[in-house]
Amino acid sequence: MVIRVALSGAAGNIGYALLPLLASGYVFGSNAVELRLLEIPQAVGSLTGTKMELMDCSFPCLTDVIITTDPLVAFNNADVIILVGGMPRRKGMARKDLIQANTKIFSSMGKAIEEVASSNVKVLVVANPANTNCLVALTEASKIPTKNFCALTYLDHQRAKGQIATRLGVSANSIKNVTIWGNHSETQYPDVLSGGYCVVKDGTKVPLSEMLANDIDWATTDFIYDVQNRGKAVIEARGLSSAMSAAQATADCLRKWLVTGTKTGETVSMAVYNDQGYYGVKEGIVFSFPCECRNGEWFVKEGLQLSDFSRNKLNITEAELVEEMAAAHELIGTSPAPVKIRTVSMSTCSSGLSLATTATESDMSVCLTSRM
Ligand code: NAX
Repeated sequence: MVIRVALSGAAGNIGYALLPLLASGYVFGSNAVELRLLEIPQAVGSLTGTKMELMDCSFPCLTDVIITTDPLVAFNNADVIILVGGMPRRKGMARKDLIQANTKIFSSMGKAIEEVASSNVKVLVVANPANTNCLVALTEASKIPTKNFCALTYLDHQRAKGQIATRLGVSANSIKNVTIWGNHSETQYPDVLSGGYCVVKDGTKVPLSEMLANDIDWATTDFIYDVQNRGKAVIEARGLSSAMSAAQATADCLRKWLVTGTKTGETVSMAVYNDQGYYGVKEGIVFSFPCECRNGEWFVKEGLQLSDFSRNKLNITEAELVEEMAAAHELIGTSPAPVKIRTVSMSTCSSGLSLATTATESDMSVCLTSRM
């Protein structure tokens, strides 16, 4: 069994840091992996060098590396598609221009997915504006279940954990169930108080609302601002945007979603198509929620109690996404009404993968089936 993984924008900064994580087994364990690297023609030269490096790493599970500028070649029967390539925001570019340029790209990506990808394909969108790019792609790929798409807010999730861990003087791994709500943008709401907890030395789970009881001002002001603006801070310090952390978050998101699942009671942040009006958020947008992952599927964890403060923050990021949705629908000529919930009833994908197993950290099975 070979897992066919397509990566757009493979010659970029994130692509370079992500490829070893895909090829080494970090994400897909001991399963054989074939990589299809999609780029624009100008980047093929440098990508050829990256391919040489991949070969020079002698990754035992890497069966083939294909470079192409044609999405129909990259996505043909693909099991996993990671969309990192897009039009970057240039100096002076308004967000609406960014949306316009990327809607065009993601509309053609969605159409190509529809035409040639496995019907069980899982698609992770990284390129910005990630939520709305994801919405455009899933709208155009109308045969693929909407459950098979998500956009990356896992990096924001990790950033929030890192900030809290530093503040409390604990390891980032002991911080659990923080949530990024909404858009992967500065309106996102990083929330540690609604369900977050810290696993202390004896294994007890202490709510972060308790641990930060004397630091609530920070948790509701500077902390939120710092996570929202962490990308900018990295650019200012490094002169380049986040690449290592973005690649790691992409790999970890795929691993949780498709391979290991989340542990019992654990949630991670994923931006997913809101077909159910979860937490009262408008249907038809791709919104980041606390999610559990099982058998290669995400499930929004419901029932967290939101304060008025949190509700207000959700409204702000929701309003931005509704605006983006309207702009994108206008550009691709579709209705802003919610995309109909789409499911398929099958357990075998075109590559012959039939893996609706419950994966654990140790068995590393890959779950590439979709909702029954
Ligand atoms: P780079 O500019 O280094 O790489 C992007 C690559 O995409 C380039 O090699 C370019 O040739 C390629 N590309 C452009 N249009 C393409 C198309 N139509 N088909 C295929 N390839 C195409 O950017 P990088 O730093 O790698 O960032 C990639 C994207 O990730 C950007 O949109 C960026 O804003 C976004 N990010 C998203 C994050 C998230 O958490 N969701 C965080 C990191 C990052 O900012």
